[in-house]
Amino acid sequence: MVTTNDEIEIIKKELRKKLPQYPAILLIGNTGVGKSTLGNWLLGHHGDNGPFETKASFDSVTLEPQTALIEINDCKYNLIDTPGLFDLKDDSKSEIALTKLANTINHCSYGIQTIIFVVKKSFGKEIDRRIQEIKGFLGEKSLDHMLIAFTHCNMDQTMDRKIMKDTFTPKMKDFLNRIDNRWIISPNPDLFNLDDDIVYTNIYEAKDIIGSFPEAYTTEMFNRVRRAREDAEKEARQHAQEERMRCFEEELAKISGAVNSAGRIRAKKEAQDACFSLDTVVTLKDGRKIEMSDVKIGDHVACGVYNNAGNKELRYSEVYLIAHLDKHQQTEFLKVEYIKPDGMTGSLYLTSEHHVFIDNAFDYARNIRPHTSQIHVLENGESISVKVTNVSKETRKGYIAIFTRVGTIIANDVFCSCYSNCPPYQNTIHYILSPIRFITLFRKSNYYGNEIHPYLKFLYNNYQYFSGAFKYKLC
Ligand SMILES: Nc1nc2c(ncn2[C@@H]2O[C@H](COP(=O)(O)OP(=O)(O)OP(=O)(O)O)[C@@H](O)[C@H]2O)c(=O)[nH]1
Ligand SMILES: [Mg+2]
Repeated sequence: MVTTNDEIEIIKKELRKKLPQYPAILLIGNTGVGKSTLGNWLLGHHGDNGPFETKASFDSVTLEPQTALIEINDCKYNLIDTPGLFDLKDDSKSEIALTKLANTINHCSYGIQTIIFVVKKSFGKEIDRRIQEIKGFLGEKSLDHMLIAFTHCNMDQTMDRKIMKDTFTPKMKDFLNRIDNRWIISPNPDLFNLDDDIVYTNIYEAKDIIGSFPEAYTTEMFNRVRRAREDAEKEARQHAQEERMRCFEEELAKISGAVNSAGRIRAKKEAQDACFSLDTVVTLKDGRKIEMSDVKIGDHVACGVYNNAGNKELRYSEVYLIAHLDKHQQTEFLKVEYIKPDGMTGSLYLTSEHHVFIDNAFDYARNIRPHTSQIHVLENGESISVKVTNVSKETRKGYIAIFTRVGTIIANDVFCSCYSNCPPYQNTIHYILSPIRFITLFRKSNYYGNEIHPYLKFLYNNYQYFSGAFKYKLC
């Protein structure tokens, strides 16, 4: 539905103000067919000179539902003149009108006595489509409360019902039979006056039909139809989304299939070059500190510090991918040691190709220089810059790499990238990973392999290919 919440609220407010508690008579139909004119005739005014505004115009004249009280056979009803339902030039306008009509109907708490479907006499070709739309929107049962009013009829057709009948197409005849031949002619206001017999006859006939319905069409009925329609729309949306996911997965399968065995070996080696030690500590949103090997998909881990109106606060981000994990493989790490201003020391084990925030930019861990390089560490909830005191090599068992949605992570209090291997262009890598971030919004990753994730493998291989093609050694 197109109408905004604000618009809906305004319509509801208006309707609450205007709708006394009587059953409703709805005037519906295409823009400019003569709904307001018929409303005026029914209210005892000349078609062009009554409470409902009428005008010859290409654009809709009645923009919001208008109501007036009408009495038929000692019963009171709210006569509701609605905006043009179907705009042949612009489907989105029809959707807005349908939304407004839905809101109107929802406020008809005493039910709908009659739906007067106002149509031009020439209306015939599109009857099937319009009736289907009305049935889809209001339900099949609404036809049991429907009255058709023909407009734009000439003098002869208006004066003689038989002449009018002869103009009906077989489809129109079928439809009129389906609604027990409840039809009238709304006289052309340019040809007839209020005191003309034929005006009286048609309006009398309309009122007779309206009064003849034993009970009003209730809004529960409409709500049932609306719920069914909304369910169908929801299913269609779900189906479309599943289809998109399926296509994406097919693409992913093709990509991983395309990775050749040489690529696999290289990717495996690179996997071992691109990670943290299993016992690296991260902070969860609830304040707990856990080892990286215990992190699960969906956990929110500290990934940085942000300034919230002058207060420094830890920022958390969801872990959406375990890029690779091996609990047994002997792996060579760099041990990066640092000292905080208060004299406390700390260290971080990560592979040489991993990206770390060094001297205010992301760079490979292998470029850290003891006594020179500055890294960022967490101190009392703030990120401070500290000097690295030592870098050494150490072989440890197992490795892990985890990806957060923002692409950074605080590991053993050190501000690091989640990425590695490719040149340390954080934003570029983050952008390239958008598809996998997107797909994992809908389907959680369950990848816990020791080889790097197939999508990353594909990226590594292509990166190698392009950097080789340009004979330019990027790393
Ligand atoms: N020729 C002819 N003109 C008519 C007839 N009924 C209404 N009109 C004219 O058609 C124009 C539009 O009529 P409205 O009653 O305002 O139409 P509407 O369906 O309420 O239009 P929107 O509110 O814009 O959807 C006016 O100028 C009317 O005088 C009819 O039966 N024949
Ligand atoms: Mg109107």
